[in-house]
Amino acid sequence: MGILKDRFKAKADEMTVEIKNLLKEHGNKTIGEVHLSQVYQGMRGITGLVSETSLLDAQEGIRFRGYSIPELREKLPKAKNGDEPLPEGLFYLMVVGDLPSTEEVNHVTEIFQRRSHVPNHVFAAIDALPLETHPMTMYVIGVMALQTESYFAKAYAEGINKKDYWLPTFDDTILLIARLPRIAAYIYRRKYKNNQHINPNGLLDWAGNFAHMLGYDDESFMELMRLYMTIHADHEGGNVSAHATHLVGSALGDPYLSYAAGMNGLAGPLHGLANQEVIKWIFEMQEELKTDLPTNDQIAGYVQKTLSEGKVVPGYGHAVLRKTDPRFTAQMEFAKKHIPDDPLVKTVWNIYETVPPILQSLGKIKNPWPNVDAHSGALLVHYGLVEYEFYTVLFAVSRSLGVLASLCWDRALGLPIERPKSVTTELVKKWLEGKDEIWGE
Ligand code: HAX
Repeated sequence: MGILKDRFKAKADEMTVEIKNLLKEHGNKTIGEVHLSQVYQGMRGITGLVSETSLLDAQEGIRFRGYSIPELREKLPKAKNGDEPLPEGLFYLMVVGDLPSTEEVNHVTEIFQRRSHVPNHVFAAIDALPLETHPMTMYVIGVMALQTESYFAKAYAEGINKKDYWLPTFDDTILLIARLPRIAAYIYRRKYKNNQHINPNGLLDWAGNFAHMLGYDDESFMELMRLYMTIHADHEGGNVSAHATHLVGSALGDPYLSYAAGMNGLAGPLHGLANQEVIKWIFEMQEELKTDLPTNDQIAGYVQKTLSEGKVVPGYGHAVLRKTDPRFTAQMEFAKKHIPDDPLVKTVWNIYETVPPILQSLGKIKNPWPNVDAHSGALLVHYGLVEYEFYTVLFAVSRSLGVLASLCWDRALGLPIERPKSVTTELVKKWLEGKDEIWGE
């Protein structure tokens, strides 16, 4: 692990000094003002976190260390004969801050390959759950069962010096990422493939091996997994999964506790679970309309019905983005290249033509455009991965790259416990009457 750890430490030491000076000189500058409505409405738009690995622009979409998704698809090293970026390269970029060479990416792949063994008690914990258990529940329980392996928890119990926290956090991060595809594939094969498990192939890259263990050895599916694992990895720090990981980690919860907390957040239908909801919604529409390829008029009618029942249209809208998500576009490009005639993919594109004007006409939705989850399921269904309750687990495996890279940075920069101030409505009313003050701690 030498190169990766050494380079991370060198960068983190540089940044620590830089931030210290920056705060000394500018710590009292005001970043923005907070409106009472924001306090009640999900803290939307309040800048209150630092996350080094990526930054989200409302118009442009996500940039990882300054690189957009199209740039990463061009610049990150690929598998032999492949066109899509290897997610190990994105992990290197998020951890170290620089684009990796092919050699550096191969080094990360080898690190993961050598550490992918999952102890039996993790499988036993998953096996103890009824088969009907949702795959995300099984996944988080698997992660928690693996917490017995935490270097950070052991080091803390033994009284580690706070300046060294980053080291066992880093070691836990690498081990967790190396093992997560095995846990996820175990859940998939247990629940959907009659418990017929597939051993890892130690010669494959991280995402290729994941595809193999799921039971998909088709090169084009492996390419999809490489793209999927890259584009779902990170979306700056304020989204529920990243924020929950950071929050729990800020109390010095080890990476297993922190990541599991984040993935419990990802399992909410307004966040990562939206990927299963999209396909469920499309399947239900097809069934109700009795066609595999509904017309745009039929889709419009079904959207109106969904809205009239007080439900959201899954896969559309975003708390920060105000344009089509570039992660949607990347998947659309993949589909145009590999599977342009797939009827479900065509339906996803027809929905893309139909939904935004309808949502826009409601006047209250800030972003009528599709997010990442609007497209991912249709690609998976094409290759035979039709069990949509499993989709959020795929997202969770990918998200480990970003949230755990960020946790390493949190520890290296010595970020403190997170504790924003809350108020009661009683206090707000007194403050509005001028009888009391609202102050920060
Ligand atoms: N369908 C119907 N109504 C929607 C909507 C949608 N797709 N998106 C937003 N709205 C509604 C909101 O529910 C809200 O209604 P009320 O005022 O009646 O409560 C109103 O429009 C304003 O919401 P907003 O400010 O535009 O959006 P928020 O920042 O509050 O919420 C969400 C952002 C992503 C949660 C929202 O757009 C949504 O529920 N979308 C559908 C679910 C989804 O696709 N989630 C995945 C998001 C991406 C992600 O995290 N992936 O993992």
